[in-house]
Amino acid sequence: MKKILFAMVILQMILASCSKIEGNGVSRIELNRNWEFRESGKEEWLPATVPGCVHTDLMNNEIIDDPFYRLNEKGIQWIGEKDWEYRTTFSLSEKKYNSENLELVFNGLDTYAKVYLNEKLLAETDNMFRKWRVNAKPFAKTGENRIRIVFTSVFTENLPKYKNAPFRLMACDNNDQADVKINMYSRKAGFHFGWDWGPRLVTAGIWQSVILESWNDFRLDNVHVVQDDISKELAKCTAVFEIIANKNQSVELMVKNDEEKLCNIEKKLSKGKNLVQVNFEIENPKLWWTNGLGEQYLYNLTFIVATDKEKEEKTERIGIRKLEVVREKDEFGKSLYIKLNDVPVFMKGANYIPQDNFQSRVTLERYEHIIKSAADANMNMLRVWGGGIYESDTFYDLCDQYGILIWQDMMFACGMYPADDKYLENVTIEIKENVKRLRNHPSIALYCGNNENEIGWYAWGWKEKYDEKTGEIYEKNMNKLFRDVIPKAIKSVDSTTFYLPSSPITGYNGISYDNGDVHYWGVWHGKHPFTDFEKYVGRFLSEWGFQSFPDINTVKKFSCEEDWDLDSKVMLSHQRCMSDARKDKKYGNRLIKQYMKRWYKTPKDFESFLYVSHLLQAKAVKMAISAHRRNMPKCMGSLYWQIDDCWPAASWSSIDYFGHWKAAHYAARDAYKEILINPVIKDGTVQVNLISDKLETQKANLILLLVDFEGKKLMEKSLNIEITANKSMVVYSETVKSLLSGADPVGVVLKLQVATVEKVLSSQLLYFKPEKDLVLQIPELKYSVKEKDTGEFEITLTTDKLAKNVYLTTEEKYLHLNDNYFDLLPGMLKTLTLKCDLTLKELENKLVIKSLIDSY
Ligand code: BMA
Repeated sequence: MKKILFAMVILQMILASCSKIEGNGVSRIELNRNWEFRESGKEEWLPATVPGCVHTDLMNNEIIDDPFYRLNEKGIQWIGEKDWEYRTTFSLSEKKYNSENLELVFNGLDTYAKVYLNEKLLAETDNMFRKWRVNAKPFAKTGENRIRIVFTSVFTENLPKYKNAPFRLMACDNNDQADVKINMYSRKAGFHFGWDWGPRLVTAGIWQSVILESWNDFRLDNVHVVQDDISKELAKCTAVFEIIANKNQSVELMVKNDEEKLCNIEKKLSKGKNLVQVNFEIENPKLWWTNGLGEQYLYNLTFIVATDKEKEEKTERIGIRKLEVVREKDEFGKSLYIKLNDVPVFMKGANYIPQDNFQSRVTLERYEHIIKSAADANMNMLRVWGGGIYESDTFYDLCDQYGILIWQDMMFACGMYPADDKYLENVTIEIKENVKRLRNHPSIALYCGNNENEIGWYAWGWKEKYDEKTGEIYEKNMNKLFRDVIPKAIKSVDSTTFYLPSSPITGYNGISYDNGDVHYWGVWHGKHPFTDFEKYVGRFLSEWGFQSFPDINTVKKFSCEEDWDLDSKVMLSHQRCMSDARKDKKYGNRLIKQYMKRWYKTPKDFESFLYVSHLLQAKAVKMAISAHRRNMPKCMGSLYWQIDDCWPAASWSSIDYFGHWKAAHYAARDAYKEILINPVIKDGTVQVNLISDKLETQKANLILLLVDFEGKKLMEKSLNIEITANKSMVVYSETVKSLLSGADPVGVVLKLQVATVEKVLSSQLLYFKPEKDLVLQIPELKYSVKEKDTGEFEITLTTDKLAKNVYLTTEEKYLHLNDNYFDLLPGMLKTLTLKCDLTLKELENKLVIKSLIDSY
């Protein structure tokens, strides 16, 4: 009896769950399995992975080797020139087939594709950034159905456009890395064609999921949550439901905050697309703040459309916040800053590029690692740069969660783009679709038309290459695209978020740095000294940066020992910053070496060079961020180029392809701290600056301690100070001469500390000479390692003499420590924590500890 009852319960459960899927709202089935692929014209079909791309499928089938290894990239350029086919089958029940609507949704096809259902042409696509929803009804059947997708080579499609264009479009040489530049003729990620930090790997394939949707009466396409008026007491919002109805009908609409009903109305839908506005309010809302300023509170709001028969619902995580981009004339020029919940907030962050040439390899863990690393480095903004992709939902979800605002470029970078009607129409749809996908995220701070297209045209000599008439035509086209079509498309779906036509918006056409965002490349591309970061401070530094190499453990993954020379073919191919139309391949490395000479002794070998390159980059990062923050409120943002890498190589990244923090990331963390003590030497005087992002004023102590490299205290001072909220100020000055009072500048360091009775808020070391001139002695570093209950390791270190830039690693494994590359003074005890998969014994045996003196 018990058994029968149990069986009946199970049966009921099965029936209930079936009816839920079949009868209720939209049924969505992922068709990501059983795909096969082949080169067009070839016989054999091979297993394929969706989402994915041809390159990853060829790798999985062992037809090509890892494209990132040594010079493999060069030998696989043929892939982009071929056509490729993908196919799968799926089966349709009678019931599903008989649904009123049967649609296939391709969330991303890269790029030129013909889609066949049962060998009938269902769709033709030409934009990897768009989603393609097609009516499958006419060609579908009950039983087995076949989808076949033919991808035509981008070269076959774009070359005729290139040849027949009324005039030649230009792009940066370092970027689209070929003589015939075709990237801008297609709506495909620019960096696929190579960039000055990435390889040229022209992909094709099904890069996002494929879904079969069937539905009867209506479908809830999306909900836009507009925050009309936000105060501490009340959030007044409108939810705009976009519902596709199959017929005229009445529905019930509901907004719920978890289980609490916020509103409930009846509405008549007409056949076709319906935009229905529903007002709702949240009393005493918990506001969403950026990292460092408060909680990232997210409401789980559910939006429901229902009739007696069908129900559709969507849950969105909404952060209630008031965000303004303030662009107004002021005493300095014209501002560009973020005001969050009525507070002007200095933006601390970096530029973000796609994390892999092959997007399907970017897992949730990798996303979380980068976004969490941004938050851990005290950042509150990332810029999704225009030569990559509109990022995945996961990316923006994590940014909402970690309090990282997004500067969102549209996908155009460093080039000239067409503006014919077909292209503009394609772009309009692309922009609307993507903005609709992004607009509910509290992390979306602003949209920007492109990266460097305007400055390229006006200031990099592109314009001069054309006759006056052609120039006028192009300028009209450019303005139409970025100052008319794109902002209109954005506004039609998101009328509240700020739009900037191009980044940078200053530095050309007579617009001074004091009028908006700046890309400051004087240091690096312009060969200016690091001290020039001080001179070229604008209102918002949306790009600046300095290169380094990845650490030796990363280099080992893409090379073998014979390649470990900066001028080897392999190392040069993993350095894409070149000059003279890509002929001068040693350009990037030469720049690093030239800058290194100004600060450091020449490293003794390859591995030491990599290490010193980290220190050099960290120095640049620290000097720049400090200069920018010190100049607040004139300057209200600093985003360095670039937080991540798409392959293992030399680049401006602070975290390498494998997720390893370089010294620059630790330096950024330090310089972006909410309270920063920042000493600088100006005209023979030490000026101590204090910058606070905190929203409360606080009393503290400033302690100055001068010690020699053996730890002997030469001077100590303590003063009472007040740290004013959200401000940069000078808290102390004294001439170098009086501070040193006769001590030799090559053998002493000034330790500065801001502290309350409870804790140290910020501390910094100031040296009086560049590292190459310091008189360092071999330190005796003593350490012990122990395993904690948590499974983490704790390493404690002491030294008898100054140990400069202590670096802990192992021969084959990078160690993700809570600190690294730090200076250790005698008398200090440094405690480090580490999570890794080594045993205590292995760690003890393998641990390598170096400092600057070991590099020469
Ligand atoms: C910027 C970017 C990128 C480039 C970087 C480094 O201006 O917009 O195009 O990779 O500089 O050169």
